Formats: sequence, C-alpha cells, structure tokens
Amino acid sequence: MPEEIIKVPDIGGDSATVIEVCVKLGDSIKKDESIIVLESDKASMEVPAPKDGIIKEILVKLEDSVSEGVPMVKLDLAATEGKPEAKQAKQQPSASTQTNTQSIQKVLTPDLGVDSATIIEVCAQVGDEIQQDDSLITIESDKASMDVPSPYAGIVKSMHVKQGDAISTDMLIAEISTTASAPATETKQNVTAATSDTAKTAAVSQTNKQPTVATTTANEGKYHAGPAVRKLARELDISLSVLQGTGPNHRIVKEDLHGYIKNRMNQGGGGAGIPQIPQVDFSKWGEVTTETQSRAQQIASTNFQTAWLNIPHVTQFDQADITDLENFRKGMKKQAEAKGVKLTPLAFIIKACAHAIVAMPEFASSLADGNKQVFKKYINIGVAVDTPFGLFVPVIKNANNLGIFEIAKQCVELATKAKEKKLKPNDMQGGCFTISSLGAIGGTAFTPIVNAPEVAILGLSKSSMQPVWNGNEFIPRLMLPLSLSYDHRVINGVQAAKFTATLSNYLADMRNILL
Ligand code: CAO
Repeated sequence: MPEEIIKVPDIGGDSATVIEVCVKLGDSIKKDESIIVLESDKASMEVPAPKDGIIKEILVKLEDSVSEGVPMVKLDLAATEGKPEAKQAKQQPSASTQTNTQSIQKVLTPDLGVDSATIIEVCAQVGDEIQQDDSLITIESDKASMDVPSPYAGIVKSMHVKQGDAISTDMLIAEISTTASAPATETKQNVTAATSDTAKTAAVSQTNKQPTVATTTANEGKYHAGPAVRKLARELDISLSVLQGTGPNHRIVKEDLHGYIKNRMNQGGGGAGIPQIPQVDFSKWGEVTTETQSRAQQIASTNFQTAWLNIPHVTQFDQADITDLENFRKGMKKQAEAKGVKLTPLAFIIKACAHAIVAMPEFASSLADGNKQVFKKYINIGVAVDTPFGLFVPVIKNANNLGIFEIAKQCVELATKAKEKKLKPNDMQGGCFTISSLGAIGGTAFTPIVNAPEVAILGLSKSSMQPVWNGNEFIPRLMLPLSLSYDHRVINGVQAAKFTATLSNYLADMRNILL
C-alpha cells in the first residue's frame, strides 16, 4: 500500500512546537490542505499535505517539540475515495461487532429558550468520529452563544444544518452512527420523539458546562484556528494574535475575523490605527500561571471592548436620598420574607428607573442605521450579575408594570440562574437599560460601560450616611451614589442630569411616581 511520511520541513531554527493538529485519523485530505501547524520563536508555519490521501497515523501530539526531519504523519495514498467511506472503513473494528450493534441516532436542537438562533459554526462533518459531548454546532443569539454537543459517540452519518442557518428547538441537527465501542450506546437511547428529550437534556446540560476540551488542549498564548480561517486571516492580512476566539475551545472562527473587520470599519480612520498592547513574557520575572478565559468572560470582554471603542461615553454622578425608602424597606422585610422574597434596595431602584424611562423614553432607545433612533415601547431592565464564570445580564421584562415584590423575586431568580449557569438566551434578551450594582460591596462611584446597543447604564455604589444641609442645619441622611454612563451620540448632558434628578426624586419618595 503506497504511503508517504510527512516530516518536519526546514523550520529555520533548531526546533518548533506543534501548536495544532488539523487532522484526525481516517481524515481524507487533499493536496495542500494543512495537516499540522508548527510554531517556533520566530514564526508559525502550516505544514500542508504533499498529496491527496487518508491520514493513517499521527506521530506527534500538541505541545511536542520537533526538529527538521521528524516524522509527523503517515499518509495512505491508495485510499483516496470519498471521505465518509474512507473514514468508516477506518472505524470498523471488525465486521461482527459492527453489524451487531450499529444504530443511527438523531440529534435534535435542545430547548433554546428563544424562537430562533443562528448557527455560527458547524464543528463536525460527515465521516467524523466524535466522542460523546463533542460539539456538533455552535449557535448564537443576540446575547449568548453556546455549543450543542453530541449526546452520542460514533460516526457522523449526516449533517442537516449549515453555517448561517436559523435554528429553533427540536430541529434535526445530525445523525450519528453509534457502535458497540461508543460509550453512549450503552444508555440505549432510541430515536423517538420521547428519547429526543434525553438528547436535549444532555445537550442543555452540556451547554452549561465549561468546555472541558478547552482547558486540556488550549495552547496558552497560542491561537487556535482551522486552516480555512488561517488562510482567510492571511489573505486579509490580520494577525490571529489580535482576535479573540469565540468558537468551540476558544478557536478563532470566521465570524471573529468578520467581526474584527466590521469593528475596524465602524471605527473609521482614527480607530483603525489603535496600537496593540504588546505581548509580554511575564515568566521572565518570576513564576506565572496562565488560564484561558471562560466563554462568558470572552463574550463579555468582546462586548465591553466593542462598546468602549464605538460609544462616546460620559458619566453623570449624582446622589439619591434613600433615608425614607430604606426605613420603608426595612419595615417591609418581614412581609417580603413571608412571601419568600429577599427585599433589597435594588428592586425599588429598578422600579424607579423604569418610571424615569417612562418620563424620558430616550433612555430606552437605540441607534440604528447610523442616524435613526429606535424607541422601544416596552421597558425591560437588565441587571448585571457577577458569577465565577463571568458577567451575565439577565433582563427583567416590563419592569414598569411589576410590583416591588415581583421585581425582587425575579431579581433573585435570575441571579440564581446566572450563578448556576442556567440562564437561557431569552432571559438575557430584549434589555433596554442596564443596572450594575456594586452597592453591597462598596465604593463611592464608578464609570460603567454602556451595554450596547442600549444607550445608558446606571451604576450603583454603597449608600452611606452623609451630613446634608437642609437650610438651617446639617442632618444625617442615607445617600445612594448614582453613576449614569450614557452614549453621548444619543443622550446629552442635560438629559442625563434630568434623568438622575428624576430618579433621585422617585427614590426620595416613591409616591412621586404616581404624580
Ligand atoms: N448600598 C448599601 N447596601 C446595599 C446596596 C447599596 N447600594 N445594595 C444592596 N445593599 C445591601 C442589601 O440591602 C443587602 O443587605 P441586607 O441583606 O442587609 O438587606 C446586601 O447589600 C446584599 O445585597 P445582594 O447583593 O444580595 O442583593 P442586591 O439585590 O443588591 O444585588 C445582584 C443582586 C444580582 C446585583 C448582586 O448579587 C450581584 O451580582 N452584584 C454584582 C454586580 C456586578 O457584578 N456588577 C458588574 C459591575 S461592571 O463590571
């Protein structure tokens, strides 16, 4: 059987590190497709296949240090038929085990919690051998993205979706051929509507897990991207080092490149030339450890940077006298507890913000097409919730129509869901205005970043007793610091000052809302 051993080429130095293995055993590849990516201290280099063939053996692994002439991959040149067949031949351990236990399992979309999301990456191809929990597709709604993992191990027989497709709950994603050696077949899942729930449960729970592969294979400080993305990056002259991978296992996907370009174009001439922060080898000065940011942190960090670079931010500071409100709240705490509700100042502040927005609807607007302002007729308030996995902003819908107890109840429910990674995309969508409360922790003021495409965010710091002059004397009043950051393209300083004044008025005496 004709074979070819692909060896490390001249790498212009003593050694290089294997930073990506782009192929798997049984893959059918074409001449010039990348099979291994090497990186030396000078450059990274993709090693292409010299001929068409099937990957027979992979002789190196991630992080291996290799030098010129070291064998990396054995290519079978004879078996160059279609990819799926070639792979299946590879998977069949023996005719008897294969015929006895092989079955086809359907994978359906889990409960997305939204009408529709978009497929941003298809992570598996027909013929791929996959393990249980390997990602099949990555989907994204306007607030979150998630991997849909396979509940089965086996061979991908068919993929029924493609990148860019709109997808909704219970749609057929793929069919997996499972074999005796595939662990998931032992759970005897049948392809029926009833068992699709099992598949969904597996998928949903996986979306709430950290991508385990990421922590084991993510090559810290290196950039994971497939050959097509690397090729596109080269064509567009974009260094992968400036991109944040939002794909599975933090891989850089095409959308990251497109988003980067879009961002730079939106920034216009001035923004496009932003110098990069240099990469520093901190280990030169002492021991360091490096951890890959969680997916949620990566999404939040991209959103913060996008908002910070696109929005001219101004922050208005003010203080609200909440002395009477706090007395009232403390008096209501027992009643709230009887209803199973934890009553904090936040519920009142959400309610007061919602009514300030009724009075000043521009605070629930968004810019569209550069010169249009969309006014939303609903008032949904997002609340930033800090979790060990990153920052989430669940949304309290129609807050102006809710009672204080109901708002407090929803706050606790949504914050709990966030902390347990159980928020659904719908829980985080449709926000008009955001509140970020650091009041339980401390501080006197801060400058929150607007949660684009919203136009304003209210930061809350810790309330404290202050001497306030009433015309005759200083009296002790409980003052709550407010920090309102806004998009100066939409809101001007006078509107911002009026908004915090209105809010302070409502918080000083909630009856003012009724006037
Ligand atoms: N001043 C003084 N005390 C305050 C306060 C304020 N502004 N806000 C809340 N408190 C008090 C509460 O009354 C409560 O005390 P009691 O139990 O005695 O009543 C205590 O602080 C703890 O409140 P809490 O944190 O449990 O509840 P909350 O409703 O204030 O906040 C939530 C809920 C979800 C916003 C919060 O848990 C959280 O995640 N905060 C982090 C916010 C964050 O990360 N912001 C992002 C910043 S931008 O990077």
